[in-house]
Amino acid sequence: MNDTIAAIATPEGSGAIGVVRVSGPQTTAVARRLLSWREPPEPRRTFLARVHDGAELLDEAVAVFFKAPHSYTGEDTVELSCHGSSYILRRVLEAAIKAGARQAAPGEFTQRAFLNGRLDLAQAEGVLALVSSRTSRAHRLAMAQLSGGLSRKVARLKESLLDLIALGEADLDHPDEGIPVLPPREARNRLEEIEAGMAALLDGCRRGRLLREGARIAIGGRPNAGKSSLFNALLGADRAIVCADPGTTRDALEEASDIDGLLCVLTDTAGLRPDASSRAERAGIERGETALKAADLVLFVIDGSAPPCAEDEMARGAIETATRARGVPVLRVLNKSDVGTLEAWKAAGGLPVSAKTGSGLPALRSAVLSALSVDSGGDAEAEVATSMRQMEHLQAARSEIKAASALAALEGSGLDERHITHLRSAFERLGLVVGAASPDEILDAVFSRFCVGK
Ligand SMILES: Nc1nc2c(ncn2[C@@H]2O[C@H](COP(=O)(O)OP(=O)(O)O)[C@@H](O)[C@H]2O)c(=O)[nH]1
Ligand SMILES: [Mg+2]
Repeated sequence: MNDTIAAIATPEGSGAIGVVRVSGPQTTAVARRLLSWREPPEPRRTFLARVHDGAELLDEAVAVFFKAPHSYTGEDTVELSCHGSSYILRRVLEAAIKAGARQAAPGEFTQRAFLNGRLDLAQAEGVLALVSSRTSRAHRLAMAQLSGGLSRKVARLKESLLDLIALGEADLDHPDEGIPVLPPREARNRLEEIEAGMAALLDGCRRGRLLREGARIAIGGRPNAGKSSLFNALLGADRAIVCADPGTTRDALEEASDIDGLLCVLTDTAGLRPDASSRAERAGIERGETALKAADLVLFVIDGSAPPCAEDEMARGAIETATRARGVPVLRVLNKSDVGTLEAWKAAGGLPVSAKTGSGLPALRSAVLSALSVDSGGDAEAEVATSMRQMEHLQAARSEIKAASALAALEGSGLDERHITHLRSAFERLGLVVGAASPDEILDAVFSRFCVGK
């Protein structure tokens, strides 16, 4: 970080204003050549600056000087608001580079902010979420993360863990002092509490991801149950071919739709049949299975007007196999209610709908939202683990805690080395979420997802 970086911080194309940023220890030297400064101006005051490339006047810009450490990056920084032509901006950037700066890599300004302790890693990822947020819900979540919401929750869990580790170790170090500092029952209670805190955090993250990225909803069921019809009805468009012949849908069709404010990606799958006649149909069935495995929610479509058959059972089995381990919710949809719904199906449970007339669809939509627990009110506690990276560490931390807790419950014991090893790993994982001791590759992976100039 002893070099000075520069980039155009506003998007490609022309606008009223375009911003060029320069940050690093040689910022004032660069600005001296670029803006003909004699002395650095008063920090954080705007002033009119003539931008030169050698003798050539490039633009008249509004400049602000931020003196280290009081800037976004924590370094000396100059921001130039130029006239927003991409030609001018490119020339100003080139001139800054001639004056001693180098072109910044994607996310490098935010990376410097992180390395200088201005943000933790979770907050840095909040910045990324913020610049890419497209809906009001996504925006609210990103703001929460930027202001350290996730970091604070993780910090609280880390504190409880550390407490528990310290008490457990005290007992291990001094086993002969009679009454343990941490009686076994107390240890187990604390473990349970931490586990519950972890579970709540992860569930919040799951909801946060759904709100940001949308939910993947797969529609499964036997041929002719009305999957494609339901797909079309939910989209409000005739997207998939509907036909009385079984095996019409050969491919897994995917389409985005808005279900009461939640972005959903619906997948219509080919009906599962053992005697799929062609290779194309079998390939389609495979794609359907992949979609089921990736889904956040599955709509299991049943022809409620026809008696249960072996193909329904086969579809149920396939859906269960794809969802059970991940705990993905499955909603049973009893389609063709306009023709009638048989008692046998009603008794087994499910939502009667008619893809043909649209009856029951509003109830289905709200059932979808509540099955994903993102119905209104879910926002408040939603968390933004924006990245897979954060989710992985949180999940790993949770399994370590679960392992310790299961061990303690099984043996009715207090904490020994084995528990503490699990707790220590959990503690390290939580540290990685907010970026303490993150190895360089992780940092590079995080920051390279930013755009240049951020
Ligand atoms: N009466 C009635 N027929 C339906 C309904 N939904 C679908 N169908 C009919 O059932 C047949 C199969 O529909 P389709 O959507 O292609 O089923 P898929 O094979 O599961 O995708 C078609 O003839 C549809 O017109 C419904 O709600 N009511
Ligand atoms: Mg179909």
